[in-house]
Amino acid sequence: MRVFSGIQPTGAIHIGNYLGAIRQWIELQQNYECIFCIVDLHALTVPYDPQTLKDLILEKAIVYLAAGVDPEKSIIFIQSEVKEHTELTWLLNTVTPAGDLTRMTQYKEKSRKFKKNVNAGLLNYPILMAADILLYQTDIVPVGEDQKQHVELTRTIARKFNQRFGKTFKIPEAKLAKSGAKIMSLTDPTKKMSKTDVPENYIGLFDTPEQIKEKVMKAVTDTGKIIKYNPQKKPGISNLLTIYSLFSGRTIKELEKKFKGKGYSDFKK
Ligand code: ATP
Ligand code: LTN
Repeated sequence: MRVFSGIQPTGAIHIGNYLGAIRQWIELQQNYECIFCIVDLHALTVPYDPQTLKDLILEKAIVYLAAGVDPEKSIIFIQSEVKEHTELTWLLNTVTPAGDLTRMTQYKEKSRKFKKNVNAGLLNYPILMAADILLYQTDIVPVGEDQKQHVELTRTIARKFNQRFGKTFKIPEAKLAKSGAKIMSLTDPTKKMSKTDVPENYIGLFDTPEQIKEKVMKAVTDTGKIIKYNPQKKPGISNLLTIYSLFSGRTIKELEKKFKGKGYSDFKK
């Protein structure tokens, strides 16, 4: 079975990327044929500085290795160095319904966020992602929850292509982490933690311990003061509980018990 996944070299990589995607990769590489890509062409769809992009690509490669992607077991590469990704993108463009693209949540959010740069690449972004995946006859795509919709579209595109031209592509499946598939922003726990947002919203993998402490202490919490997991009613504390649980290896139930009778600031400390 083959695994394919990628991360954009945009901005600072954060614990959402680690808990939602990279942590799954490390496990999967033990038993599957894994291909992990630095998707630099995707990064060109939002404003960027051509000079620093190279450094950001190198930084992502460092993160892959430091987090435990083993180059003896997994393939690591830069998307733009394999021209077939863009070639297949064009062919897939011709079988993708345009209406499906305008319905994508990420497109809607990013075109709102980057009002001055709503380029066609932002719209066609999921087709390049479909090409990444389908090019390698991928079985499994480990991603965070926000990318599930794009993998669904990839399946639709593959089916359409296969119907029209005969069985060509494997139909891939998204794989989400049981816990951590959607780590929320520290400044607005109703939105996902994101690279293209203010630094206070994320805990960067390159943040210093002091920066991390400061961001956690300032993290938005909810009304009331009980340490209880309830993502609907208490999204702030629930997010912090999820993060703490995943990094400590303790269950949320254990943590709730440990902090019974204590307040948010005790918990944050
Ligand atoms: P942006 O928010 O600017 O689009 P990003 O932080 O989502 O950037 P990507 O490179 O798009 O970064 O994502 C890389 C991987 O990390 C993807 O599999 C994505 O689903 C996952 N991921 C991103 N944010 C989170 C999050 N908050 N929680 C869990 N997984 C996440
Ligand atoms: N769109 C993804 C990054 C990405 C990807 C892929 C993930 C590009 N190509 C192929 C999995 C498989 C994102 O995280 N924003």
